Amino acid sequence: MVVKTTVSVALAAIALFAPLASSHIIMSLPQPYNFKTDPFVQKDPLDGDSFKFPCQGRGHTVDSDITTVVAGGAPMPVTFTGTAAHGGGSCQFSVSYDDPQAAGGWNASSKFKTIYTLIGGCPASSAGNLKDSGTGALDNADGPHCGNDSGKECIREFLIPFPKFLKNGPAVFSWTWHNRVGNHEIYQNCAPIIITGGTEDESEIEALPEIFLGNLPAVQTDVPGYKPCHLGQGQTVNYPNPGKYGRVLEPPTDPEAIPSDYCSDVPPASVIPKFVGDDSAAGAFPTMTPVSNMTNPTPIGSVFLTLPTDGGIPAGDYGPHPTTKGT
Ligand SMILES: *[C@@H]1O[C@H](CO)[C@@H](O)[C@H](O)[C@H]1NC(C)=O
Ligand SMILES: *[C@@H]1O[C@H](CO)[C@@H](O)[C@H](O)[C@H]1NC(C)=O
Ligand SMILES: CC(=O)N[C@H]1CO[C@H](CO)[C@@H](O)[C@@H]1O
Repeated sequence: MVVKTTVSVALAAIALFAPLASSHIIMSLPQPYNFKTDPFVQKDPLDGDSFKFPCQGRGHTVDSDITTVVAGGAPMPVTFTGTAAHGGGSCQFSVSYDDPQAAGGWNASSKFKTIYTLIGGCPASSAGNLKDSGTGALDNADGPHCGNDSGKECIREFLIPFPKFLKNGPAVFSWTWHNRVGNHEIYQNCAPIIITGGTEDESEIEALPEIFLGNLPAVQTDVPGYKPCHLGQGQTVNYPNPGKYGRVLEPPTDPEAIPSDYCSDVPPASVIPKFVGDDSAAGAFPTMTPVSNMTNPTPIGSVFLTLPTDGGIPAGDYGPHPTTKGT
């Protein structure tokens, strides 16, 4: 068994169920910080203010957070829930060793080292949003699930290989996503993990590229080295530093129109990255073990999502932005 989870004692919480008309995609496994606990993981993109980089400001605040144990050199299943797939896009999976609790909160200097990059098809290959076909773990509207990493118009799941050289111990696993359609946004969910079977050495991790932060609003000024910039409409971003490991699930695309604050370090779509061991073209990929076979996080406490009555939808946005209660 590659992945198992440790669950500390759950606490009862008051359930305030409210159906969500549409809900943004959120990583559900490994289970993010504050998935079901105050101050609640946020489904909206990073806004640089209330929901800052990194991790929407969410970190270890409650012992009932589920920590996922992952083995260096082994793949970890990553799953999502929600309906607002925004036509998919590109995403990066990364690891940080910077203590989320350092200095009493998230450290804006945290380094998120890219272990895997997906160009296109993340977390869906879809024209726009997905149809509401069920209820997710947060009592959210949930789209159909592909059950693999290649279905269309459904939420995909991925097996992300963890490099053998990762340092053992507690770490933070992050999923950052740049949606293809709609507002030009960056999403990030972070989950506590414990890495085993790796090394005691940080040198190879240090050599990995940091994640791409384009679309992070300029209002957040405390991220060292980040020069605010945006991607364009309809763009499947071709990440500037995708790292060695990843796959091209859909060809990158250039923006329909170049925004004035375009992220100029993004390579043109014609330059297709080459990843070590990417056999996407051959259609080959390790057989997925159904996620239901992994030791799934046991639901803890209760669910407490509500929608603001006004929907909290910025003008010109693509789909409603549900907001979690208690944020
Ligand atoms: C914040 O992260 C940076 C980058 O890794 C690190 O150098 C620094 O020590 C961290 N700060 C704290 C208070 O842990
Ligand atoms: C992946 O899932 C989709 C939708 O569930 C299905 O149609 C397709 O056949 C699956 N592909 C593989 C390779 O299993
Ligand atoms: C090891 C294990 O539990 N395998 C099960 C995985 O799930 C399939 C169907 O979902 C079962 O048939 C297996 O027994």
